[in-house]
Amino acid sequence: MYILYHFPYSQHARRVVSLLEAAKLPYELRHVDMASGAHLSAAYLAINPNHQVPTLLDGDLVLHESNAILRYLCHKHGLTDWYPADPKHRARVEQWLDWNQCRLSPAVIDIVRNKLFRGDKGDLAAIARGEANLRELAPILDAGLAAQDFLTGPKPTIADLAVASNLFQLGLAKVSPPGAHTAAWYQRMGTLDAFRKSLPPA
Ligand SMILES: N[C@@H](CCC(=O)N[C@@H](CS)C(=O)NCC(=O)O)C(=O)O
Repeated sequence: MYILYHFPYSQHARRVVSLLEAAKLPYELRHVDMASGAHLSAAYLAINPNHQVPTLLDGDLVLHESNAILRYLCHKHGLTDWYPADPKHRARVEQWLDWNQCRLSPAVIDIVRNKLFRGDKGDLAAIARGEANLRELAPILDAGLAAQDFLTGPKPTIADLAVASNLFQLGLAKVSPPGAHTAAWYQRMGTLDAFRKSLPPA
């Protein structure tokens, strides 16, 4: 049984739930109440000194970083549909995972944190920076989806789970990146039970 430290409004935790659900792996969620600062408690810092969710426990393995967790689960369970074995295909998955983490995530965080989570105290300059970055990134995502149903081919992989987790997060702030291919892909993602099960209650 995996234990996943989790918060329902965390896009990073959500992508791990999607994969656990997709692969039908047994897991238990441990709620880290970030709204009340539980991620900063000494007890949680002993588990993850980065004060972040997700953290996965697998016996004596304590693993943080959502993408590392996704890869670990795929390696351990041979989930080659979700994390292809072919080097070129896998490289594309890695490319989108890194793009998501290094390019899209900072924009999403700027926008959602400041438009939504910080309420009146939101940093307007950070929102503007996030929106400017999103304007640059949205066409890149849309072009990547122009010729295929999912980011790296005809089937979804962990790259799709990771990017879709960020798009859902943007949606919380009522923002969606423009692009017809992106919209169609996001709809397709919405048909996946595993993705839907990772979302917080409406
Ligand atoms: N690189 C980390 C980022 C995790 C992350 O930023 N988690 C957020 C919630 S979505 C968090 O716990 N933030 C609290 C903090 O940084 O103090 C990952 O991919 O797991």
